[in-house]
Amino acid sequence: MQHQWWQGSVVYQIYPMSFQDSNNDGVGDLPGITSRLDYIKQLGVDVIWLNPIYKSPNKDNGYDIADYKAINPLYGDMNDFNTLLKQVHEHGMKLMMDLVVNHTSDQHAWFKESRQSKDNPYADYYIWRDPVDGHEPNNWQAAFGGPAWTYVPERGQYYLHLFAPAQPDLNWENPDVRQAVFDIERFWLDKGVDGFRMDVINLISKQPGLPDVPGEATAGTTMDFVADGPRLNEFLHQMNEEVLSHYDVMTVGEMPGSTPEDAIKYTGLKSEELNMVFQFEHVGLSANPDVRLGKWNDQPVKLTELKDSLNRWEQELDGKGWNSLYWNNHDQPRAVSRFANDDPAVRVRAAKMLGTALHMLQGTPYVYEGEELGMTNAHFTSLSQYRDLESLNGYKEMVEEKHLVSSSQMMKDLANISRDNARTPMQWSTAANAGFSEHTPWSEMNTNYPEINVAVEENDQDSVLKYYQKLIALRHGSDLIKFGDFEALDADDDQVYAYKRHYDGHTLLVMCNFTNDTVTRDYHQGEATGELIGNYADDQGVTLRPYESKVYEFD
Ligand code: TEU
Repeated sequence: MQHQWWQGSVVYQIYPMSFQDSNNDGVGDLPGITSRLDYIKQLGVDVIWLNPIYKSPNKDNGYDIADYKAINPLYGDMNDFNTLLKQVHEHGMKLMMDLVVNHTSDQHAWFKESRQSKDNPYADYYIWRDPVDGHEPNNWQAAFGGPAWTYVPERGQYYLHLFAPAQPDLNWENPDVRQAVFDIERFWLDKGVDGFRMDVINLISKQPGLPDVPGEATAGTTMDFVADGPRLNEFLHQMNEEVLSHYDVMTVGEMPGSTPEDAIKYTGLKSEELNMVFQFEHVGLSANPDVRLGKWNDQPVKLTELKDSLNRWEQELDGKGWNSLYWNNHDQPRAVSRFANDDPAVRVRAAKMLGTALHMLQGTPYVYEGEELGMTNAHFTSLSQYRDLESLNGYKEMVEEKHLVSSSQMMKDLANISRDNARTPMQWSTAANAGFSEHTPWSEMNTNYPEINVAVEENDQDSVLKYYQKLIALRHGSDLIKFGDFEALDADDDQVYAYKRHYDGHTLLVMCNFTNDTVTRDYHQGEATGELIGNYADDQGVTLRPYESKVYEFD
């Protein structure tokens, strides 16, 4: 099969609010991003994915869009966007936008109209239902707490919102809604953007009749129940046929709960829908065993479970679909804190090891801003340090309303898994606020920025940053790394993640020690042509020191 450009690409994710502030109001912005393009280019990535930058009341930091064709004034204006896009292209990179069309903001003109009456032009743009016995139409629960339905007296009806009440779900059954979405896509594609990351796109087709989730519904069980509805394939196919296929673009569908089988259905190399999905399996392994607590938990993931998940996706999609590879994003804690160890004594080694484990897999790797520096969780200790509505609502619901955990336990859970960990500003230098802004930033900084920042790492040949540059260059220069088949090794090994890749008679061997202990593993590396990349200065053969990773090639 002919390979596509996005299969050989590495993507860098930017959370605009936290990347670079240019006008010193404490919030990152588009000119700030433009001013950092040389840095991003230097990293070696091909594509930039921007989290939402559209006009929004920012109840969910831009995932509540009030106008899809306008820029959030906090980030700049359309001229700033045009400049950014032009300069991204001049740097030889591509720009992927975030498309949030499962829901809009309740401040979107469509919803403001829709809520007025049952007979206006936008009346059926959202999912409205009559009360049942004076209550919500079903037992579905919203992702950010409470029921998934909110009552509007003007209509005498409830509207559905799988996320916050400020994020009403669009009614994709209505053909006008689909055309309105396609129109938005064309608007941005005609400007020259190179693709979309589609937010929770597997939630757009709801189960007909909107039946109750069996048993006691939680946000998690509701999501699983609503995902991958009967018309999802049809909607995505229509989008592809009418819009996407007319442009040379890259698309990745964010799909909570999706299995490799689903992924092949929606992104399969012949399906003509999307190019790849963001699956949630490996980041969901840390969920609380008590489903009522959902993601809130302070326990680490077992390496064998993590390997099992990553390996299965590699094997099942091989030749049939294409993986997206990520350790973290704006919704997940920092990779080095979550999957390895952010103790300053081992952090650099551990962050490089994680990068190696991911970047040697088959798929398109995504680097989340600051990951390339080995940025860590924020280690916040007070609720007043949290900004995210999911964190704040979670605390209220789990501690104060449902009494499911103590306050001190919830503080541990938040420190471990909250989205705020990902959203502390980018660490550029040792200057005040890490050079992010001269104004107090909207989110507290991570206090470790004097040690972990771009300026320091650019001058240190052994930094995580320099290592990520090497990893990305290595992938770009190797068809074996980009396209090779995947072979799992020793699935039961709970200390080392090892695997092989095969391509055109060549073999790649990847070994990553996920522990702080020295261990020995013999994969006949002595017969290899040499170590391609490693995170220690010397190679000690079968010995793997704490968090050591090494990659070999065999002819
Ligand atoms: O997230 C989708 C999603 O499934 C969320 O429940 C996510 O898993 C959650 O943050 C985990 O704690 C997307 C966006 O990435 C997220 O930022 C938005 O808040 C959400 O959709 C609603 O648009």
